[in-house]
Amino acid sequence: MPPPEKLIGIVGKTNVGKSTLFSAITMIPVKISNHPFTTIEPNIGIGYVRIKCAHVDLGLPSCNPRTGYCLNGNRFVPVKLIDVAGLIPGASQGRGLGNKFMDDLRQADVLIHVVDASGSTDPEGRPVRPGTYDPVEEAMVIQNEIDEWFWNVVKRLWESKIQKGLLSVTDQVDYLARNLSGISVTKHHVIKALREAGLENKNLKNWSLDDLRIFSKALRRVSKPIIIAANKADIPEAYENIKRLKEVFGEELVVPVSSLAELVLKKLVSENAIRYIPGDPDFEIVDDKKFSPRDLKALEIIRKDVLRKYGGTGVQILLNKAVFDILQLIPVYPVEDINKYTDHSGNILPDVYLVPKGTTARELAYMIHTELGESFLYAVNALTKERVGEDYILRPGDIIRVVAAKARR
Ligand SMILES: Nc1nc2c(ncn2[C@@H]2O[C@H](COP(=O)(O)OP(=O)(O)O)[C@@H](O)[C@H]2O)c(=O)[nH]1
Ligand SMILES: [Mg+2]
Repeated sequence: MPPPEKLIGIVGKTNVGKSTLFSAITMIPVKISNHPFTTIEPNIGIGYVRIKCAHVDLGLPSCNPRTGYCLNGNRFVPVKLIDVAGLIPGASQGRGLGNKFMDDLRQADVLIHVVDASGSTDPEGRPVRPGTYDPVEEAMVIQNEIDEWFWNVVKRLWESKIQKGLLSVTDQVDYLARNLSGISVTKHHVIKALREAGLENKNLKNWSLDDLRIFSKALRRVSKPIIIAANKADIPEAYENIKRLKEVFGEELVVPVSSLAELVLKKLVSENAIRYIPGDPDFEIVDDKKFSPRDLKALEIIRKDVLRKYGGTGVQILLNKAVFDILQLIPVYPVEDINKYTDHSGNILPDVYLVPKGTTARELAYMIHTELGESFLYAVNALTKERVGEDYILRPGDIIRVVAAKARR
């Protein structure tokens, strides 16, 4: 079984730029033969986190990705995204597309919350003059909506059985995890939330409503952490708002983003008009003559108001943060030949697995193939050529060969 696939949900109210961000993320600026579809379903697509490819430090000229792509030593590794239906205040009570929204949201492991940092959309998503609406307020309203939805689910569950004292203390955790699995809550999440809420030693049937509220909030934070995309950063009014968003939600949880700039740049790359690698702090014009004076001016604005100001469009930083900092995944490269760093057919570094921090060599073996896990003997660290045992904890960038009694067919 390949590594457990995580799903990144894009949420936010209407007209903040969710679909623009989704397009910008899922668009591939180069032709790649091995992954022609970037959109799986209308609102489900593939984006790519960017890492430095291991082939660079190995002194190899290139690699052969089976999925994703590699550009100038930058490896782009696929991750799955869902563009959640637009959220309006009251959605947790079923207002607007409330139910559709909750349905999309259930499956997500981390949420990118797109906020109109320029303040140019009102609470219902109608366009207004930039600076009119407060994005801090917007972010609070939406996150509150998500917490409310969680609260409703948790409360219903508590009232149905736990409150009546029908379960033993240990069964309570299992019961919660089992019945919340539909919203991607695991036992690990429940335990962590109990600890964060300081409630791990209190029998659930003795909880007050306040206890339950605190737990519900902690569970939401743990099982669906939220990172804010402060979008429309290209509009000057966004600058001060982004500072305030960071003050309120934390520096590391707010990323200034211009989805529109990223989309424009990627389109121009696909037309061979500019050179730009997603995540780069600048681009290069291939041929001036391909642009009208007006387009050249627009490009200069992107350079001045986005790239120079924020160090990039922010889209790549956002995705990398969601995957590496928030979901705490690490990249590892399974190979079969530890000298050539290839699979059995000679492909160099064909795969990058994004695995949870703390994954062991044996768990990796299971992800590659069940049989490899079952008959695991040892693994070899291809960089050091050292053998490691089943309990070896993988490190970011490890290149690993698994040796098993039963060879893969
Ligand atoms: N200036 C600016 N406009 C943007 C940006 N992202 C989206 N927009 C515009 O905002 C409007 C709504 O975008 P859309 O992606 O449809 O929003 P959604 O309803 O959240 O999916 C469109 O007119 C976009 O062109 C951005 O980064 N900067
Ligand atoms: Mg949309």
